[in-house]
Amino acid sequence: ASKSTLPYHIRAASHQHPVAQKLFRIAEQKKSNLIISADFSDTEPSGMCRRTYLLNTLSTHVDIIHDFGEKTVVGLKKLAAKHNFMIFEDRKFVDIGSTVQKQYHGGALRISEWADIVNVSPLGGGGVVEALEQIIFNETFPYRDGRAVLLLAEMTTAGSLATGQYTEQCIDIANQSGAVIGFVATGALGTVNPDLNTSAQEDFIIFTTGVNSYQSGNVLGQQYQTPEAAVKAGSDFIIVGRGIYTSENRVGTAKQYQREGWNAYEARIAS
Ligand code: 5IU
Repeated sequence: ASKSTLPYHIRAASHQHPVAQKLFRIAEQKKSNLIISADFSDTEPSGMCRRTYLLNTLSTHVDIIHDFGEKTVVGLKKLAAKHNFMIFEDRKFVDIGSTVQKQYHGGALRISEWADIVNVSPLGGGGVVEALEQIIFNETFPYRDGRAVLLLAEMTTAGSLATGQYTEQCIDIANQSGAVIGFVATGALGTVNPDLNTSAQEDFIIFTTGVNSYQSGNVLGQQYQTPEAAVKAGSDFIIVGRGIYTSENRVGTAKQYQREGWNAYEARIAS
């Protein structure tokens, strides 16, 4: 499988999408390709979230926040601006386009107001991406250059149905879209992310969940790979949840993942 051996700053300079550029720039500034998946159920940020110099992006599931509201939105946006990280809401939009538009824009969670990146499962075809683009590229939408979409090309769980032809279709859909900057996948997806002249071809970014240095899986079917294995396989950004937030020393553990992810990236660009 081809994967990018180009450094992030080169990819930032040649990428057309401002969200992709910012992701890469933050990576170089913080020496971090670490995304922490903070599956917290309270609005009050934990101590770990304040150590944001380690963090490239915060991945959220705001529908599990029991006291979600204005305070959550304002707090998240402030924290992200102050500490220079991106917000990825792992919402996995999967409904028909018209419903997804309402789930993304407005609604109870107001995702379009605060999430730089969202993801979509194109199980029902590419229309769902078009639906999000109608919102994002609308002239009246205030964040048009600041919003991007990932496609769920693979899942990390045992028996995942997101394989083979489904995964390939995701690549086709991404190639036809202006808002899609990459995929949630376990590694490079063959035809994407070539080591090339990225201005001539879209440089899709690979976001990888299911990353844990000490565990290989758990009872609910989650399967893990180490940061090193993920980056070696073509992951550009590693997403770590319980590996960090259930640790007794969250900051120390986050640092360790950040270093492991960064070292693996440096090894890859040197290869
Ligand atoms: N997540 C996965 N696997 C996937 C997708 C998303 O684990 O295929 I798409 C999310 C779920 C959770 C985080 O928020 O990534 C992984 O958490 P742990 O590192 O705690 O397993």
